[in-house]
Amino acid sequence: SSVVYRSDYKAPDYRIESVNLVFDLDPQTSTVFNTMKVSPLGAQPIELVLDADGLELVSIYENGVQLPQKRYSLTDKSLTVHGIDKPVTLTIVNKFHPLANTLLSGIYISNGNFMSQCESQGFRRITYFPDHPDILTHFHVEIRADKEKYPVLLSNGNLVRRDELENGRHLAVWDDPSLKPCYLFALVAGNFVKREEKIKLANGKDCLLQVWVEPQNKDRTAHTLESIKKAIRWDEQRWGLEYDLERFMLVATDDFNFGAMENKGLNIFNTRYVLASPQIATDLDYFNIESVVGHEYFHNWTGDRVTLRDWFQLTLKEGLTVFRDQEFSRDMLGKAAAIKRIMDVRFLRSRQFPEDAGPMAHPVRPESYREINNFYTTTVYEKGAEIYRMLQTLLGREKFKEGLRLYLERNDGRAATCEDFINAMAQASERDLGQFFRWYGQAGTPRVTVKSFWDPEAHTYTLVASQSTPETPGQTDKKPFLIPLAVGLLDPSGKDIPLQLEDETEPAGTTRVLELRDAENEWTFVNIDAKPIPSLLRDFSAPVILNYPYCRSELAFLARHDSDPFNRWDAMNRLMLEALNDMVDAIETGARPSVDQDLLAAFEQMLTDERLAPAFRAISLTLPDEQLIGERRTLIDPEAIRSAREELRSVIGRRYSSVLLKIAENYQTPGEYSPDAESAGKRALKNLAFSYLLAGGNPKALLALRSQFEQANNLTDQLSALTSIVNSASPAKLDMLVDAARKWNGVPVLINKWLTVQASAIAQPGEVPVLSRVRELMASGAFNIANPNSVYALILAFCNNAPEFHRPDGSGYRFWLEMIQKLCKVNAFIAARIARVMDNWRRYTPERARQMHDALKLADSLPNLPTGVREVLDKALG
Ligand code: DPP
Ligand code: ZN
Repeated sequence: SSVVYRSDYKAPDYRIESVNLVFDLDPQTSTVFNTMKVSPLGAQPIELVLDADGLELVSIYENGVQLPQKRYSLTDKSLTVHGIDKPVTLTIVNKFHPLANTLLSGIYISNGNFMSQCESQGFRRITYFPDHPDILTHFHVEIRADKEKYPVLLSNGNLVRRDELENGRHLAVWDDPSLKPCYLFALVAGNFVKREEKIKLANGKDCLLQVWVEPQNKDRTAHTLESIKKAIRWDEQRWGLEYDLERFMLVATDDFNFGAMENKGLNIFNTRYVLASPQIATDLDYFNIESVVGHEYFHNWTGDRVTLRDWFQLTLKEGLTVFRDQEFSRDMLGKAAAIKRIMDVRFLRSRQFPEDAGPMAHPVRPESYREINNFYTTTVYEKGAEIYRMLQTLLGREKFKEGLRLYLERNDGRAATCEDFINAMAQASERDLGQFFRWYGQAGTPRVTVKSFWDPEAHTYTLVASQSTPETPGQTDKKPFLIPLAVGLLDPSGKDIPLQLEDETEPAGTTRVLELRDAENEWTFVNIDAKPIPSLLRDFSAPVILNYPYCRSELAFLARHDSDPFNRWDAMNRLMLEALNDMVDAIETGARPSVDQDLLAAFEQMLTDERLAPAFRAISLTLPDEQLIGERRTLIDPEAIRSAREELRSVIGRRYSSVLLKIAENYQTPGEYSPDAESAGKRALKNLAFSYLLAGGNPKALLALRSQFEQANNLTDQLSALTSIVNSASPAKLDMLVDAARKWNGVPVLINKWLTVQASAIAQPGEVPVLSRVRELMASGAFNIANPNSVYALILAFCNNAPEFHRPDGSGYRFWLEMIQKLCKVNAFIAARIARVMDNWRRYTPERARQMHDALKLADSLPNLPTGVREVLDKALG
């Protein structure tokens, strides 16, 4: 199958002035009457290529007259109308099949309701249309359906009319006054109830907010509505951006490929990012819902009003909107703001860095793809977000805001490119951003190595930073990036030193953003009376791997004193990583692992520092995940990594049992449940203490957690108790799992958590392999292979349970192959996602790598592989 290149882009030679869609909905076979006004832009007659996927053409008319056969050609993938030489009205009638649509792209059925998903290329599964983001038009939509089964009929824009029809059917007409590409089209028809509120926007206009869910979920929508209001206010206050339609609607569905979708005025959400109540959502769920609601709402400007010229520009909306939602969540956290940056960087390092170092490595703006759905990646999203953050750091908040406003103003109602964005930023800041633009085009994580020199006689301190970026597929010769390197210097008492560079007349602040532009640059600070300890890359000012030869006592010093909370966390994290790395070394050579004393001292210090916010202590005292530990290894042995990590957890649990028990007691959150940041922080610290105690085999903690599981008034505490006990040696786990299944039955978001706890379990010596349990669960009513959340909750969670997935007997790899085979028949997008778990097979111990390679080969030889799956496998095999 063919490769699409960014360089192949051609501007359209026609306009679609408007499209009028009439839907006659039926789950088996629905009919669309699609009327488009088409105007050629030049003097030459045009060939109008309309995309199609799985459609049945019924008839086609031009200006009301049936189009003769010779005027069009039809293939599986397109309908081409020849020789249009003046403005015409085309009417196309076609059919499609919602019930048979298990790809969940186009219009499909979820729990008996009609639902749509068009990004990236789903609209062509609904009707014949130029399915490209640069074709913007006015949509007018009429939906007809059975009134009893589908009382609610929604589409984008404003509701124009509702009416009754014969045979128990009814209709609704929606008109979207904005210009949009078809990937932002949405249609929903079904049995839903709403929570709504009318608010006033900053410009004084009224706006109706609605959250639509299936009837059983009505009481789980208050947090969603609050989140929408917060997002609207924040966008008004922080960026001066207002909403433009009379209503903003959000609909929830259980069956959804993405987390959510920003369709104009009618966002569609996966239920996991909508539904919240103390019984069905954890603190983290509440937090994530607010963030995803924000993300999709913020797309209204960065994505919808200003959309994309082509799919290669995806980061122009996704990276930018992730940056905006990260800033939103940080602002909403108040005093606990620091943990948002830490969470984001932790995710970037354990998910995006490996992608950037593996066979799927691609620039934030890719040059080619076979299946665009494979490029909704952590690189495009999260590394993309870092690009916008770096710009804000380099230009300052004011100039960045000016640049963003200029970009939006200039491109409103247009399909833009990354160049359009950078040009607006360059103009607003009067800076040349040519070198900075390389961040969009060069893949791979840059290494920044810093050396320092203190001159006691001259009282100067010099930092020398160099950069290099490893090769990635198709890119061997990397040019230097412009890297903002935020630094501070700590004096021997741990205080920030006012920073003055040698060519300056006075100090300016205690954090300076140095600009690393060349292969190597240096900076000299003056008036440095004692040897400082550098705090480098503060707030993680660039997505790079920083090398500086810190000794462990310096890391412990930074963990204790750094005024930059991110670096304080990072110092602790590095200490943990180094200690764990030593332990893995020992285990791999058959020696007894010993625990680093500097680490334990720093750990205890932070554990008992009551001045620190509980949320910050909890995140700082959590050990790095197995993935991150593996990243540092030459070859990955998942068993050794888990043993080391569990050994450290158990040592901590035993050594600090009395402090941990005290914390577990002092940080209870009695009274009514509230997901606010402070209470959530307390719960996080308490539950972390419990998990260490349990790892250390503490019997008191076990009893306390059992009663917490039974009596807690919130899911955070219940789930945390269950997870800790399932991962312990306690035989109580079996009863508790049965109990949980009984309590959580019938609520998909809860059943999925129940599946994940088991798929991610840490198997104890003598227990059956986790895979046996996963297979049982797959055969049970709790699992549904057609539902993406279910697949992620059970199958993906198991594949990420590294020591179990990578068991030396190869059982995990055989399971993976079976799943690929099954999923290819149901949902090729989800199959491609599962395929990616084998990406980094070369990084594993030789026997594992060989078996992974064999499994990849077998998968690659399967007949009728979907393009997206083939793309992933071919790249992995290289
Ligand atoms: N729904 C996905 C997102 O918002 C794709 N646009 O990121
Ligand atoms: Zn998005």
